[in-house]
Amino acid sequence: MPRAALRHDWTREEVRTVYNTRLVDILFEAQTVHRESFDPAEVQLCQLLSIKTGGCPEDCAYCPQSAHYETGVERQAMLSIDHVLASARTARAQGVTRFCMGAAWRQVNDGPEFDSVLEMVRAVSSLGLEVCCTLGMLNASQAQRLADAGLHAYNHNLDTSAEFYGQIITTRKYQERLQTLEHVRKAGITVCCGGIIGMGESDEDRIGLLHQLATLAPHPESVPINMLVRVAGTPLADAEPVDPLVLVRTIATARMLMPLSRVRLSAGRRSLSREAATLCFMAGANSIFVGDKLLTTPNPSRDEDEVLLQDLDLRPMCHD
Ligand code: SAM
Ligand code: DTB
Ligand code: SF4
Repeated sequence: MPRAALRHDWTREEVRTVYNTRLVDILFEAQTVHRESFDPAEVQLCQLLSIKTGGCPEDCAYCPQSAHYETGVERQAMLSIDHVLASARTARAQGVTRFCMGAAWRQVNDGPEFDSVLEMVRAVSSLGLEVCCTLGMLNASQAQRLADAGLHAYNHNLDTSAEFYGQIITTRKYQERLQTLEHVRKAGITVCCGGIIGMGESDEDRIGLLHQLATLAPHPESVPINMLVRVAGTPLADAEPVDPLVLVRTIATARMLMPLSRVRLSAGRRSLSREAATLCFMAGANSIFVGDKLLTTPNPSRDEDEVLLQDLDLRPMCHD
């Protein structure tokens, strides 16, 4: 029986209290909770692939793929199914168990492009990988078709608190994000939902995001925590870097609030020291994205990650 209570009724005050716990204490508590449900030596390796890149109509202030900013990201039409399948095969051979396909869309539109995404989902899941997609907003019928194609997870981040959201994105509402998450949940797809730190938000905004995530019922099975990758040309290109210990605290809080969820140390690892990454694992992160590229931005090389995992004596999660 897990000792950590699986609760969905956390109050904002309780989340604030957890978040503000003395760092050494929260690390100890989060690691204790973590060990009740997970093997602390195991890390899931995920890989991203951008299947349609750039030219996005949304104005997300952090995003190199928004058409609103000049970032030098080259637009790329939808990749072929063969290309996607080849990447997924290579990823699998290198120890990856989850493969996530991203498209720079505001929302999914029905038609040939969505049909080929469905085909990609069928093809990649037939390799025995957990397949995840992140395609922007979805309606109920699109969620159902993705589920029928074998989609395991849908990534749709809330990014930050409801209060701060309007300062980061003006082309959609927080409420619309929650709506898509509901369609995903109702279709029986697992939910991947997290956020970004380092966008100029306050502790209270990080608490607000964590509170929102922890009061979803059920919790998102997957919670990616990204450190902003500052990209020239975006409004956040010169954002003040945050102390990596804030990332550690955010991860530890996520682990305490959502004891059974997989917490992913996602974008931004290139700006973390090995020691900071280690603290993230101690705080309860048990997944990373591997490969030289995230969607469009650089990530630590596979060689570097292999050395890190080896030095920490952590092992990649295996296929079931
Ligand atoms: N267009 C879809 C959407 O917004 O849901 C899917 C792709 S979008 C690139 C996926 C997620 O990547 C975003 O929700 C955001 O959290 C994260 N992201 C994008 N740019 C980032 C950056 N520069 N640094 C950190 N995370 C970023
Ligand atoms: C998530 O939370 N982070 C990943 C995944 N979900 C889709 C994406 C990170 C993207 C970083 C910016 C880029 O490479 O374009
Ligand atoms: Fe478009 Fe997604 Fe980037 Fe926002 S985060 S600009 S929706 S690709």
